[in-house]
Amino acid sequence: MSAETLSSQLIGLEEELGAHNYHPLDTVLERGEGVWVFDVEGKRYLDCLSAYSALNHGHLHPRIIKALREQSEKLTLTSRAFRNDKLSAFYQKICALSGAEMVLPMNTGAEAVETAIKAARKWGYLKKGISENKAEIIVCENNFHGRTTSIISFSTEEQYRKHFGPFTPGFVTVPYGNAQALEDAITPDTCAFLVEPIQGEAGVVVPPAGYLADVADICSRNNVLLLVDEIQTGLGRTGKLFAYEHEEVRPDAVIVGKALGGGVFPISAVLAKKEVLGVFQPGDHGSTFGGNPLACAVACAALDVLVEEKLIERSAELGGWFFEQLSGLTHESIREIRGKGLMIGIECTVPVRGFCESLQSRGILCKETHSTVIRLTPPLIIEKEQLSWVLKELGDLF
Ligand code: IF1
Repeated sequence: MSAETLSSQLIGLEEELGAHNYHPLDTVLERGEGVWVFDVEGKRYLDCLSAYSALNHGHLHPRIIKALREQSEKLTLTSRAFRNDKLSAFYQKICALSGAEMVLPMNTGAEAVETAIKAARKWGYLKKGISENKAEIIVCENNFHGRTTSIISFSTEEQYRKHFGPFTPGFVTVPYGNAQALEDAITPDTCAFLVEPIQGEAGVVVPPAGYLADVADICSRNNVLLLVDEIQTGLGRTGKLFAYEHEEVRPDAVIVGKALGGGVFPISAVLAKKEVLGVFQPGDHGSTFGGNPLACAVACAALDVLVEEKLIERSAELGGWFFEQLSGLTHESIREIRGKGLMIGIECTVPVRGFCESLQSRGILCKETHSTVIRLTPPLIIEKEQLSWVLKELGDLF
């Protein structure tokens, strides 16, 4: 059977047996290496999506695979009914790097967001004196924090909500980027403000300079917790360890995921002050796989690679250069080019699926978001000459 029919056969099986909750490009990948992925026909593509920033380290980073392999031959799972030697190692490493006082490990980003919501609510009741079941959390329009029923309860994207009600109460929505709107929405029952430092899904929306510092000041003055979702923007993606560091801000809690697992294993976490995560008592919250030794070993390797291979600095330097070069694109359908570090969005005046398919045929994989934005988020290990090639192909298209 030729590889061509193999590819179409595999697509047919996916379409026949799998729920249709995605509309992927018709590329059937079978191998990854660094910034490259290879389909079943052996065609090579540069991965310019990085699994929505879960592959900051690239595919199969050798040091991360080594950690995965070694730990997988020792101990993979204990549940939290017992302790394991990799959990404290992970706690120490991520607290030293982030400055967090406490960590609560989970698996997916949404689980970590849910954890932060539960911590903020309990803090509101125990520490702020909010009446039971009255706690409010303020979120932003066009937010994306995951797909659980509670999280989509505060989504403003109709498709993420339609036919999934009834919804979880206790959330108030304000415009993104408008600090005054946050101040106006705060009531005595407000326990937290949950925000992305750059809105990824919304189309790589960068807030006005000073926004994060302003909301941090408003939260502090009103005894409201600042919860920053760095699941997509964190771990070097925007040219800083965390995107909030582009401003003088000290969040009460930082939510991480995606690249924390080095592109090989799901792990997420809430990093916070003791005052916030200290509200949890044994039995309050948990997860079968949360803090498992395999995930912790992989996360430790991912954090070591991030620092020792200077991925944060690469993101800042290469991202700055890439952004500047992209700004030279003058095609009439380009409305705006936005981003920080190697998190860049090209917003067009027309749907961009066709552009993404053209890039696919040229050997570059990227994805549209909200139909008119091409998201460019390559692995942070990318080389300048590879970015130059992406620029050339984009230049041919635009
Ligand atoms: C999908 C989007 C990106 C996230 C932020 C929490 C989560 C995500 C800022 C939840 C996850 C993923 C989910 C994935 C596609 C992707 C995505 F398009 F959905 F919105 F990146 F922009 N906070 N984002 O970006 O983390 O539970 O997925 O581990 O659902 O299609 P998760």
